[in-house]
Amino acid sequence: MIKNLNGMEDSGLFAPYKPNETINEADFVTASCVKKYPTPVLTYKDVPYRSALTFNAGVIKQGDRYVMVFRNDVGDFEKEILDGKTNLGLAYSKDGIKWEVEPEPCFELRTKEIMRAYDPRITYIDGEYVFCFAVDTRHGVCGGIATTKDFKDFEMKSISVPENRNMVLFPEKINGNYVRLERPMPVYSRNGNYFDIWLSESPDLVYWGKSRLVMGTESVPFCNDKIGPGAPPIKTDKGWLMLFHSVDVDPNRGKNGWEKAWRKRYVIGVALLDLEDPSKVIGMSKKPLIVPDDDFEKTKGYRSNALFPCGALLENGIVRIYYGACDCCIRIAEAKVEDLIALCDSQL
Ligand code: BMA
Repeated sequence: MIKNLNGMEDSGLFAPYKPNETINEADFVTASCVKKYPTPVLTYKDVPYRSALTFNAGVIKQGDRYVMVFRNDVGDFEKEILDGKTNLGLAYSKDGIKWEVEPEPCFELRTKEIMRAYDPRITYIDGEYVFCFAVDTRHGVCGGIATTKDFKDFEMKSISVPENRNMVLFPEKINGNYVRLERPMPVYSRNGNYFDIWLSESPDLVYWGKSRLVMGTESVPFCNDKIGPGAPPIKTDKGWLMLFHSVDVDPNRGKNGWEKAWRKRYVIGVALLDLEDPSKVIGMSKKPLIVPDDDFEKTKGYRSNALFPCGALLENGIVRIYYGACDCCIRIAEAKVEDLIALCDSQL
C-alpha cells in the first residue's frame, strides 16, 4: 500500500478524460455570447519608449483605477525589426479600456543567466500584487514569481526548474496554501509536443509542491498540440472559471504575419474547476470560446492566429478578457459570467 499519492491514486494520472475527440473546422468560431471590442486597446503606438510588439497583458483593479502590465518586445514595428529584448510596460486606466502608458517600463529581468521575463499575469492576494511570468534562461524556460506593492519595487520569490511556463496564481489561498496553475513542457514522456495544465501549492510563494494534473491536452477537442492556463481564475458560486489557451497545428498553414511560416493557431477555451480542489475540472466547453475571426486576427500582426489571454476581470456580472492578438497588440472581449458558466457543460 502506498499512502499520500496526492490525488493521483484513483484511475491513474491521466484520468478522468475522454481522449481524442475532435471538432470540425466549422466549429472554430467565437461563442455567440462573446463580444469583441472592434479595435486593439493597446499597440506600440501608445508606448512612449522603444516598442515593436505590445501584447499578453496582466490586468488588475487597484482602488478605482485599472493597472495593466504588458509584454513589450523592443524594436520597430513598421520596419519589422526586433532588438531581441523584452521588458514589461505599465499602464493605468480609469475605465479599463483607454490606457495611459507610464514613461518607463516597470520590470526587466536580465542577468548573465536570464535573458528576459514575459507574459505577466497579476493576482492581488493578502495585500500585495503577485506577478507570475515566463523567464527565458540560458538553461531553459522557467516560471518566475515576484511580489510588489507599488509596481516599482519587486521581490523575486521563486524561479522554477525548466521547462515551465504560463503560471497563474489563484486570488485567494485554498486550504491554507497559495495555489498556482502552470504548464510544464515534458519532452520525453509525452511522445510529442503535448503540454498539459498542472497545479501546485505553496505555503509562502517560494516552496512549491503537491503538484497534480488538472487537464491533459487529450481532453480538449480543439487541441492537437498544447494548452496552458491563461488569466488568474475567477471565483464564481459554481466553481473557479479558468480561461486557457489551446493550440492546434496544421502543417498546411504557410506564411502568416512577419514570419516565414507559422503553422499554429492559438484559441481561448473555458472550463470550471472545483472550488475546494481546483485540480478537479468540473466542466468545460467542448468548443473554443474565442478564436481569431476578424481579418486582423487571421492575417496580420507578428504572428497571425495567435490569441493569448493573460488577464480577466469580473465586474457587474461581466467578465472582461484581455488577450494578446497576433503577438502584437492587446484586445478585449466580454461575456456575461453566467453565459461562460453555462458553456462549461461537458464533463471531462
Ligand atoms: C507562446 C508564448 C506567448 C506567445 C504565444 C504565441 O508560446 O511565447 O508569449 O504569445 O506563444 O506566439
